[in-house]
Amino acid sequence: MDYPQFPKDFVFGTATAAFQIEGGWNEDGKGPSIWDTFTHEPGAVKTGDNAEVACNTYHDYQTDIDLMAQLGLNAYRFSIAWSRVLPQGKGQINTQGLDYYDRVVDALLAKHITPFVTLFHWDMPQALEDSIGGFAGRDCAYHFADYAEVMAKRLGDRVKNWITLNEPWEHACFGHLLGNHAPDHHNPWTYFRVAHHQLLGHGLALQRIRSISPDARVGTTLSMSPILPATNKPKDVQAALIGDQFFNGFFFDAIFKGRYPDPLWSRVRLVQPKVQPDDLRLISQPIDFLGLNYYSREFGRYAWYVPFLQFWSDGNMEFDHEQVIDGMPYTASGREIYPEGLYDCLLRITRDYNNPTIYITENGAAFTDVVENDRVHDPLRVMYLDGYMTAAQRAILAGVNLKGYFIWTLMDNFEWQEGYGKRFGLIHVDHQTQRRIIKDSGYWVREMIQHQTTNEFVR
Ligand code: BGP
Repeated sequence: MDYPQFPKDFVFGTATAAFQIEGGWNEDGKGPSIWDTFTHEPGAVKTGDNAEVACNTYHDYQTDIDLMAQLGLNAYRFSIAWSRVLPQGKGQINTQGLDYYDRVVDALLAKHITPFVTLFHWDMPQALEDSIGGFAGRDCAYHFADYAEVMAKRLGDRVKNWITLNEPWEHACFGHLLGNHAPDHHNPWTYFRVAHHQLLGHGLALQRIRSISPDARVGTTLSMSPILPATNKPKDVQAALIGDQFFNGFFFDAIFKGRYPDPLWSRVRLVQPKVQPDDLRLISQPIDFLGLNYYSREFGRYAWYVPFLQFWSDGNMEFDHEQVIDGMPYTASGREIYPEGLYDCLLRITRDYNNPTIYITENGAAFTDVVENDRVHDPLRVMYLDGYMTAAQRAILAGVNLKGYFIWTLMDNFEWQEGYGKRFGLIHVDHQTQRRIIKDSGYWVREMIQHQTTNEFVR
């Protein structure tokens, strides 16, 4: 079998997020996060599940790290639960929380697995939500930098790769505009504030980490989806352009160009956050790498009335990502399997944003997995990973500065508002017993890593 090939020193990892795996939600001094609150609201999670236990990683991280080693992975992206370390989001430090991450980092290094630490993967401390509306409040960016400092001081001697944010668009949009994520707000006036203040928090945290740990490499993780017009009607083409700026350009232009893109920015005058003179300079300080999360492409379509978007799009647009295209394969979460989209994004970032160092920090898929005789045969996930990794290989050959690939995700986990209903892992988890079974896709990844013939990789 041919496996996708990557250059020497390529980073092969999996990615996880604290809330989705840790459990231990109220143990050893941890404060509640907005996701604890949200998942305890009846009806918020489709399956009625909560993440009080999740994958029990807070108690048994060693099992997961041993499994990573067994799969031959050389890196691991995980996130810190802000309120485990700072129960109120600021002020008093919970040393038991810090000790936990300390142990995780040491256990990874003992297995020669390089940690990539994400500081904010959506689980805002509830105390900061209550006092200032989370990132809707500008002060949150400063509290975030203080938190980054705490983490850099404690882990910076061993952690050299930091990711400030995970997908700021998703947190702002799902959490504050659509309300299908915590903190469950539907507020077009705070959407852009949350987006801007996350980016400001990124800039401030980056400075702070570098001041403490000069050899740290600091980046941030953005999602990108190609946004295509649903038809070639001029109004749909325009809708897709604005949609692209909303999903992608807003964050990429801010980080790499120090500005918010027009025409989107001027159209949202009514709901613009206050941008202070130095903000965009802070946001656009050079990063050491970009983390790219890639899942799928979307389609933009003109609509005469979309309630939550009317403030900023002249009321003239919607996004149609439910659109099913005949003949295309889909994942169990309804995402089209289209590796070319990843290739296109990688080339676009390289072209439009000055050829940054990129890590794919998430890519993966949910499928309906079945355990049969202690095995999980998941040929669709193998096909998925092979397709996307081959697209990544092609992108490198076309000049993209791609240095690593983190598969979403290590093991089946708590998939936000989907509960335990969507399985994305390379490892199957029985959420009653916590028993783990490596899926065929996990074995495929191990083989793929073992079959790297890097000396033959020609750029
Ligand atoms: C990303 C999140 C992950 C995970 C993943 C699942 O946006 O960072 O935490 O939830 O999405 O993908 P999907 O959006 O297809 O459910």
